[in-house]
Amino acid sequence: MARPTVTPADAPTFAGPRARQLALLGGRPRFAEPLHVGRPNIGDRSALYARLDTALDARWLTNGGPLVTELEDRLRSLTGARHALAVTNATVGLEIAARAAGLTGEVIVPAFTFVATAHAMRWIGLEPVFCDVDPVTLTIDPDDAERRITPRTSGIVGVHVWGQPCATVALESMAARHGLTVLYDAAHALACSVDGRPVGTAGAAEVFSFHATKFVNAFEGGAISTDDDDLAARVQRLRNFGFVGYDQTAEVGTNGKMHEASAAMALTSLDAMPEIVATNLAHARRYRAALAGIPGITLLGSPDAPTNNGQYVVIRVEEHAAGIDRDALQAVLAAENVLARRYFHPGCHRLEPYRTERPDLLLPVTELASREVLSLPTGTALDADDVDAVAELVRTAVEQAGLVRAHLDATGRRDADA
Ligand code: T4K
Repeated sequence: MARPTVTPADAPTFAGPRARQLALLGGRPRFAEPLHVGRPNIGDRSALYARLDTALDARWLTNGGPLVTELEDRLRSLTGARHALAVTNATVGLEIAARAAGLTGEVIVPAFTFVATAHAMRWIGLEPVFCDVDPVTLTIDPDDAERRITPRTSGIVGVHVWGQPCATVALESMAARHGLTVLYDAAHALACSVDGRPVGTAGAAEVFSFHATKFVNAFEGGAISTDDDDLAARVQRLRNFGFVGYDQTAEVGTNGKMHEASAAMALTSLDAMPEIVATNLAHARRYRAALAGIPGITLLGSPDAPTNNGQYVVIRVEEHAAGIDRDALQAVLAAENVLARRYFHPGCHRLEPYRTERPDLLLPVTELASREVLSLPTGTALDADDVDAVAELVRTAVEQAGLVRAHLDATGRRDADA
């Protein structure tokens, strides 16, 4: 469904067939309503309501309910893992997985990730040690990770950034040489695959997110997948207070259980997954075509790859060629009501408390990427016209780079996300 749009200003100030006056420069915003990154995909509401009714009728709302069990079955088939255990969200999932894997001391984590990856480690008393990422894939650089190993290192957490799987073979063979455990933050990577193998069985465990903004959502939710029976049994315990029976605990646990309402949403979302992925990939291809030839703008990843869920459309803005930097482009888009996001600016090592603890830490690839990348809106909340309109705004911003720069310099307005 096309959203209400505001027509371009009647008399464009700038020459050329496409010229329109950008809202930042005094024109009217292209979109009347904000266009978000991470607008939830809703799926079939009647199926959701029917599932909620079954949970209410059964009066079984959480703790191993039938909808969670069904979700876990479906996740096992999707990932090929022997075990999939649903949890409240991926952050808690990472905490539980790290505990279940017995990590201690220092854990190496790429700095180019959502801060939850690092915070989850710190929250359970581990020390995240940040490493850099590969300049092309923006996933963990195994060589840089290896350089940061100390006698206190017990593990490594790779992150499949935007659904791009890490170099799992290189990472795990390096880790094996040092006797380290590898976990994966697969928050973005449900239904992604590498060499025909779905994400979900690498390392000791992988952790998925079903946050509202993920293409498959459970309102809030997550899951831990693993092939390791002992680790799965421990996860099972840890997510339920450490219980091993009705009134016995084996160890300290937490409450990480997913409830039935979340499972109802996740199952409904999974039903819609093929359609969501098809929409995402179609949008990504459309963005690629519409952004082609704009100097300094590159679409990351390949929309032709059926190995990615396509939930993130990310561009790189190279100022020397585009004439404007990423933050200026974000400000242009924000004025048009397109709320593009700077995931993952400024890099975890530049966020508190890590920045104060290691002010000297330089991670050049992370720092450059976090200055240059921008996530654009996509998903079922957008239609093809919206995609074309957003891409057209990017093109216009670059064409009018000089005016944009002058305006931002004059107004001191550089940071739309601050
Ligand atoms: N590891 C990685 C690599 C991750 O990316 C994440 C989360 C995690 C671990 C942890 O997973 P969880 O513990 O969340 O399961 C968002 C999400 O909250 C977060 O889940 C996600 N990654 C991260 C990349 O993005 P924020 O702070 O930008 O989210 P928020 O709530 O501001 O939402 C983003 C935009 O989405 C909003 O501007 C508007 C729109 N939105 C949001 C919600 C919640 C909607 O339209 N409807 C909604 O219901 O972090």
